[in-house]
Amino acid sequence: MAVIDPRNDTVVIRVVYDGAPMAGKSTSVGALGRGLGSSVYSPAEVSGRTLFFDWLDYTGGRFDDRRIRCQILSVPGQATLAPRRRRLLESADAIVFVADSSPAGFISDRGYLSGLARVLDQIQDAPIGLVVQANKRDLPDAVPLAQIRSILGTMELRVGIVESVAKDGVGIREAFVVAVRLALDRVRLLMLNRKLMQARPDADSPRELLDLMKQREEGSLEYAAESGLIHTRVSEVHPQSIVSEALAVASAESHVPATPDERVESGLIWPPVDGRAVLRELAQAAVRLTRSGQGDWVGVVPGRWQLRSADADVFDDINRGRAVLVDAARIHAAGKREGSIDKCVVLASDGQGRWRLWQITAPASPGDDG
Ligand SMILES: Nc1nc2c(ncn2[C@@H]2O[C@H](COP(=O)(O)OP(=O)(O)OP(=O)(O)O)[C@@H](O)[C@H]2O)c(=O)[nH]1
Ligand SMILES: [Mg+2]
Repeated sequence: MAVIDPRNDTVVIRVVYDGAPMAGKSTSVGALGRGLGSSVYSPAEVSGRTLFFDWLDYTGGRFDDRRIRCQILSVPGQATLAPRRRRLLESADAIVFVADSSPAGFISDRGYLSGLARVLDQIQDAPIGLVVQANKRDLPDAVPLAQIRSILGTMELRVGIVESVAKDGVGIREAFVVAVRLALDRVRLLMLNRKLMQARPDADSPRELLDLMKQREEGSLEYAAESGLIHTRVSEVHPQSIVSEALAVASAESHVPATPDERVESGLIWPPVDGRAVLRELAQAAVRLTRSGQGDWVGVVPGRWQLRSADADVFDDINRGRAVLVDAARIHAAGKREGSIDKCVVLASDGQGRWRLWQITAPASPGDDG
């Protein structure tokens, strides 16, 4: 659970890698660690299988005025260690579910996903973010992505999917960026609800986490050997890494953009007159923006309008933004029906020095044939 650590005024978040046995969780965390020039700390492994967790710790990026410290963990996948897995999941701010795309692994994915969904259901305060990292996409018999998407659909898990080949380090950074972004969304929500505690994190080091887990287990699970307990402060090893970059990207993006309003400059809204009236309506409804699993910003005025801006629809240069706006307006104008306004596009300042393209649409009315 995220906290503000008063000792150094950092926001501490935790990203947990979950998934079925042998899905590639440790390989994924290892790939993040490799960029840091440091091995991940894993208390006791037997034949390469995780018994407690993998741990990587990194401080970098900013959330508002505070530094972000990210604890990156992976759970043990083996079924006999399920209580350990559950406790780690409950402590997460965001989860990367590493799905095994091999046909045999895919069968386990389903069970592990439904177990995860049950854990997520019980979380109060603020929902834990979830992204699926579909791993082992290099296998010639990898199950189609549509099949993974379909089990997510049947479980009503509306989450983004990132494809990966963890053994080659492919897709790892992308999935991690999404997870950090979701974790920071959670921090923002906890803050809003005055639930973000000022406290030292539960576990400040892997040694502390191990002790905590053992204490809670009270010997109910056999303790693994404690050989090689050295905690490397990876944050001090290599400032440039995929972890540091990912944290920088996600933290820059964690700021909620300004909602476009009727003060938008002329030439930056289509249709010009009706569009401005729609913006007035959005402003009066005080639309709250949230971020989808894909990174899009979305807001709704129930029954009236949906406002959406794709993750990538942000421009440093107003002229580039305007060119995209003109294209979008042209497409909408071609499909526009007489006397109705059901779509509107606008390029508005995001409040952070850049320009964001917004699409505003009315829900289809019954009888519409699309
Ligand atoms: N083909 C292929 N193999 C992979 C990939 N990623 C990981 N593996 C292999 O899958 C096996 C299991 O990887 P781990 O990372 O140890 O799996 P885990 O999820 O941590 O497993 P547990 O800790 O036992 O739950 C290893 O042999 C990896 O080399 C991948 O992208 N493609
Ligand atoms: Mg492992």
